[in-house]
Amino acid sequence: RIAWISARKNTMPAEQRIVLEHAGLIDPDDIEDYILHDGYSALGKVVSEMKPAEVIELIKASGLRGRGGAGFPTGLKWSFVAKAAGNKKYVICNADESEPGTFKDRLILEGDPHKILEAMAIAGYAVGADEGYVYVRGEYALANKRLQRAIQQAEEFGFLGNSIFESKFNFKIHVHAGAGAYICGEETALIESIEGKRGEPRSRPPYPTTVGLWQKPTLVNNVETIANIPPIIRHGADWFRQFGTPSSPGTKVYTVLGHVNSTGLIEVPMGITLREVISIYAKGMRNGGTLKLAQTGGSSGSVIPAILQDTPMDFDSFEKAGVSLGSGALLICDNDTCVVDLAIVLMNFFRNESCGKCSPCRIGTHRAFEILNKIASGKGILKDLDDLDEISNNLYSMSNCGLGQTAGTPIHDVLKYFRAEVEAHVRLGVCPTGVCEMK
Ligand code: L3W
Ligand code: SF4
Repeated sequence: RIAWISARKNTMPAEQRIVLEHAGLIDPDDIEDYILHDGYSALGKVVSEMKPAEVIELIKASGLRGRGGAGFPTGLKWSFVAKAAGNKKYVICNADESEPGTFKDRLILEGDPHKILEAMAIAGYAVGADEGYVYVRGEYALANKRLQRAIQQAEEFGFLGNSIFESKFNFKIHVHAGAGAYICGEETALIESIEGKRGEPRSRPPYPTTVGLWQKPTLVNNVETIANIPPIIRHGADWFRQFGTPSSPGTKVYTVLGHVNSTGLIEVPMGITLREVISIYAKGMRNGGTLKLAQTGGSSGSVIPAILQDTPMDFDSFEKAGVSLGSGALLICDNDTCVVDLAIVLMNFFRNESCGKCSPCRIGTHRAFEILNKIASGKGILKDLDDLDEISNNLYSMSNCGLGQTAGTPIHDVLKYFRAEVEAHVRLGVCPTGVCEMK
C-alpha cells in the first residue's frame, strides 16, 4: 500500500485534500483504520468540550458553503435548524448524486463512509437532532453497503446510538436508498421520498430548516459539504480559511471529464481557474486540441466558454461572470464539439427527469428538446432561436423547483456564447463541427 501511494504521489500534481484526506489511505470497511487517522476525534471534541452553539459559530466562522450547487452558507443553515421550534429534529445527508458526469459524492462515500457518519453526528449535536438519514442514490450499491457496515461498527464502538462518548447525546442513522429518480436529489422531493410518498418537490418556503421530514425541522446537507466538518472541527476555522478565497473558503472536488489527457477526481482550492485545472491536473487537451467550452455541474451547471477559462472558480467570481459552479462536474470539450448536440443531450436528460408537477418544466423541456432536434436536422428557422430563448426564460422564472429553474441554463448559455454556431445550422444548413446530420 505504501509503495502504491508513493508511486501515485510521484505521478499526480499536488492537490489540497480536505474532503478526500483519507481517500486511498484507509480501508473504508475498517473503523479502526479510520480511528487511527483521527477518526471520531472531532465528534469526541464537540460532545465533551463544546456547546452546540459554539459548534455552529465555528462552522459559521469557517465560511463553509454548500457544495451541492447552490453555495448556501452552511453555518447559517445549521443555525436556522437549531433555532427552529420543537424537540424532534432530523439531519439528512443528500447522497442522491445524479447529475450526468458527477461522481464525487460516490467516491467520498465509498472511500470514507465513517467521515460522513461522524459529520452527521456532529451536525445532530449542533442543531439538536437525535436521528439522521443518508439518502443514497439507488445505483450506488457499494456506497450503500459500506455505509451500512460503517453504521454497525460505529454503533459497536459507541460513536452512534445512545450516550455517545458517555454523554447525554444520542444519535442514530438510517440509510435510505433512492430508486433512480434524479428529482429525489431536490431536498423537498427527497424528504417526500423518505416519507414513502412520490418524489415530488414541495413549494418553498417553508424551507426544510423549519418544516422538513415528518414536518419537523430538518438539516439537509450534501455529502461533500458535510465531509468538510470533521477537519474544520479538528483544525479550526482559520486553518480552513487559508484555502480557497475569502468568500468561498476551502476546496472543491471536481469530476474532470472529456477531451483532456487525464480524467478523474481532483480536490483543489476554490478559486483555481479552468485553465489551471486543464493544464496542471488534466495534463492538457487531448490530441493537442483547443478548448471550446466546459460544462460545470452536470446538467444544471453552466456552459463555460473558453473566454472565461481564467475566471477564478469560486461561487462569487462565477456568479459575477454570469455562470455557475454547479455540483462539481467539469466536462471539458474541444473544438470538435457541436453546441446544438450538447444542448440536445442535456435537454434530453431534463425532459426525462422532470417530475411533471408543473407545466413550465413538464412542457418546456420537451418543447426545447424538439426544437433543438429540428435545428440539428437542418429544418430549423430563425424564430426557433427566439422560442428557445423564451422557453429558457420561462423555465427559470416559472418552474417550481431547482430542476426546472436550471433546465434552461444550457440553452441560455449556448445562445449567449455560441449563437453564431446555432444560426449556422439554421441559415446555412451546416453544422460547423460536422456532428449534426443535416439531412
Ligand atoms: C432556510 C432560507 N433555508 C435557502 C436552503 C435551501 C437549500 C439551500 C440552497 O438547489 C442547486 C442548483 C443546482 N431559509 C433559505 C434556506 N435555503 N434559503 O439553502 O437553496 P437554493 O434555493 O439556493 O437551491 P436549491 O434549489 O436547493 C439548487 C443543484 O442544486 N441541482 C442539482 C444538484 C445535484 C447534485 C449532485 O448530483 N451531486 O448536487 C439542481 O438544481 O446546481 O444550484 O438547502 O433549503 N431562507
Ligand atoms: Fe417537477 Fe420540474 Fe416542476 Fe420541479 S420544476 S416540480 S421537476 S415539473
